[in-house]
Amino acid sequence: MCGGGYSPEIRRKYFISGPQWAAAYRGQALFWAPTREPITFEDVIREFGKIGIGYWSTHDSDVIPTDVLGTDRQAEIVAKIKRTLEEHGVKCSMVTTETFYHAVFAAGPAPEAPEVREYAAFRVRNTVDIGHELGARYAVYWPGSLGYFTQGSIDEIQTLGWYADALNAACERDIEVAKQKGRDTLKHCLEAKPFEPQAEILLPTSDAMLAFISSGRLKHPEMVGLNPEYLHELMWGGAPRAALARALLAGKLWHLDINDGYRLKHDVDIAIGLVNPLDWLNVLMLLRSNGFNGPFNLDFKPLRTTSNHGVFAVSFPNAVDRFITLWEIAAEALEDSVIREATAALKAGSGVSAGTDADAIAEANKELLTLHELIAHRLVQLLLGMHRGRTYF
Ligand code: GCO
Ligand code: MN
Ligand code: MN
Repeated sequence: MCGGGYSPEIRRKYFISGPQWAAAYRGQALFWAPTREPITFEDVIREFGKIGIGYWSTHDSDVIPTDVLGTDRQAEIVAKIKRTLEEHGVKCSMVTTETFYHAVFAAGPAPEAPEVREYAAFRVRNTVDIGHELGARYAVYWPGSLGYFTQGSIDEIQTLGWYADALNAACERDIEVAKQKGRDTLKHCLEAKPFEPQAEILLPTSDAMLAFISSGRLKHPEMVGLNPEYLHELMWGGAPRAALARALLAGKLWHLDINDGYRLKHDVDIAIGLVNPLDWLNVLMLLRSNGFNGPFNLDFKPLRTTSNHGVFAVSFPNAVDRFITLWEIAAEALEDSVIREATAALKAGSGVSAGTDADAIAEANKELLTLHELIAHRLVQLLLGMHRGRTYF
């Protein structure tokens, strides 16, 4: 019954990654009340392998207990992860550092206390090491609690500078390790979220992060790009497609968290296309026509009402298959003769010469502009399969 019912072989052809934390999410509400049993990375990787999710992503502390990070025990766990990935034909695409959950980060990842900042630098450097060990090509940073609850409690400029120091530490470590291992450096991708877990967030949107990347505080701005999340751009009231277009213009769209949800509500992380399939179709048309080739990371949360079995039997296969279906419809829409003709006609203009008469130009364009609405109708036809004769009598 799942989605397009694609085979694992077909699913593996797409650069789709599944996060450890999404599969292992226990269905807790904001006020904590888990509905599912804990599961391990072995469970997640095995099930991803069966479904045909070819890539896996993880936070450092999703798989390595915080108190053994950087120790020999870490090396043992990482070796075990490597074996598990190989066994199930899954690759690690991305690693990310948890700098928002443990109490040490209560005041954020870049607070006043120098020892916390030094510890944060250790954590991101250590994640770079893990990433290279597991063969990842991307590192993601969601700054979480970089912000404040009450005004005046932090100095914004200093905090942003300290946050830049942590990224500088990660990039410098990366340059060192990549050289030692003869690998490319990782792509370091910032992820913005407008609300949660702080009342006021210092880098709330992808645009804010683009400004931060070019602020002059990063030592290696060329190594740092974006991992926008669809829902995070929608949450603040933005148009995700426009936010992604701005990131593409800046050459910084490197990684994408795919999910869905609602404007101006909290981070519900619903599976891709379950709320806004038409908007997603549009987003994928933008990405296809601009040659986006980064990972599509399934950063959604199986619903609280879904069982442990349902996570892998219903949530993930459906999310993957809907992504594939929308991706293929996007290709169809880009080739569609109706949309092509309409777009070409709009671009050709009315044919009158510009001159100085605004009314005359407006009059000449009047009929032509109806094509905007025609394109909208056509896209929905393509989405619902009406162009293939799907009608009801
Ligand atoms: C969230 C974020 C996370 C990040 C993850 C990667 O809303 O909690 O989207 O899921 O994507 O922490 O760094
Ligand atoms: Mn995310
Ligand atoms: Mn989210």
